[in-house]
Amino acid sequence: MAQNYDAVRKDIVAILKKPDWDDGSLGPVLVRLAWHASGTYDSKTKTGGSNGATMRFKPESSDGANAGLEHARAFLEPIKQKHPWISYADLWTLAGVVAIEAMNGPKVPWKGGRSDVPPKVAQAQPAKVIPPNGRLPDAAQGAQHIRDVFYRMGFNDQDIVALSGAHSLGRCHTDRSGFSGPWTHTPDRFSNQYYRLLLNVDWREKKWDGPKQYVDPDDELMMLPTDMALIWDPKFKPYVELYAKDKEAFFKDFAAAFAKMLELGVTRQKL
Ligand code: HIF
Repeated sequence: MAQNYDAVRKDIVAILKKPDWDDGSLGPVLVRLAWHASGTYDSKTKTGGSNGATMRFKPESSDGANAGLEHARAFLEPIKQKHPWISYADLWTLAGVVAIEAMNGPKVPWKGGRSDVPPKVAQAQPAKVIPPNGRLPDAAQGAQHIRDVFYRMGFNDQDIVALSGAHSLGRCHTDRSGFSGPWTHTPDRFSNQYYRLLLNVDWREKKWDGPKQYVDPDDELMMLPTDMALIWDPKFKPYVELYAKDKEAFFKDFAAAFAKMLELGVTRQKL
C-alpha cells in the first residue's frame, strides 16, 4: 500500500482533542511516548532508540518510567489498524511531531522508515533487541544525572535545555510518576513559558507526603528537581535565560534537537 504519511498525520490530528482527558488534549502524552520510545538510546553500544518500537514488550513496557504510556499506545492503535503499513516505531514518533505542531509548536523534521521488532524475535532474544530498564531519566535527581542520560544519547548542555521546554506541555500524575500538576498555565500549548516560569516564580518545596517537587506560591504549577537543576546549574542557566526571552531561538533549537532524538539508532533496514 502507498505510504501516505499525510493521511496518518490527519488521523493523528483528529484524535488530539479529548475534553475528558487531562487538559483536553492527548498531545502531551503522545509527545512523551515519542520521547520515551527514543530516549533509551545509548551511543556507545548503539542500542535502544525508537527503531523497533520495543516498548510493546517487557521489560520496557513495564519500566516505571513508562507508566501511563500504555494509554498513549492504545490511543494510537486504531490509527495503526487503519494504516497497517506504518510501523509502530514510525507511528509513535510521528504522533509526537504532529502533536507538537498542532499545539502551536515548531515543525519538527521527521522521516519515516523505522521498522518494528517482530514479536517472535522479541520473545526469543529479549536481551538482544530490547533495551534494559533504567535508561530514562529519574526526575528526583539533579544536573549530573541529566547530563549522564543525555550525553549518553549524544546531546550537549544546550540541547538539554532546548529539549526541556517540552515541559511547557502536559502534567505529572500521582498514579504514574508520583509527582503532581502541570508546569505551565497552558499545558496544551507549546511555548517558551516554561523557561519564563522557571526564572520568575518563587519556587518552593511542596508540602506533602509525595516525592520532593517544587510549586509556585499558589500550589498550582510545579517543577521537578530535574527542572530546577536547569536554573541551579551555572552552565545550563544561560540557555534558560536565552530561551525565556527568545521564542524563535527556542523553537528552532528545540525542533533540531527533538528531530535528532527521534533519529537516534534508526538505521532504516528491516530488523
Ligand atoms: Fe518529561 N516528564 N522528563 N520530557 N514529559 C513527565 C511528563 C512529560 C522527565 C520527567 C517527567 C523530557 C524530559 C524529562 C514530557 C516531555 C519530555 C513526567 C510526568 C515526568 C516525571 C509523568 C506523569 O506522571 O504522567 C525528566 C526527568 C526528564 C529529563 C530532564 C523531554 C524534555 C522536556 C525530553 C521531553 O520532551 C511531556 C510532554 C510530559 C507530559 C505527559 C502528560 O501525560 O501530560
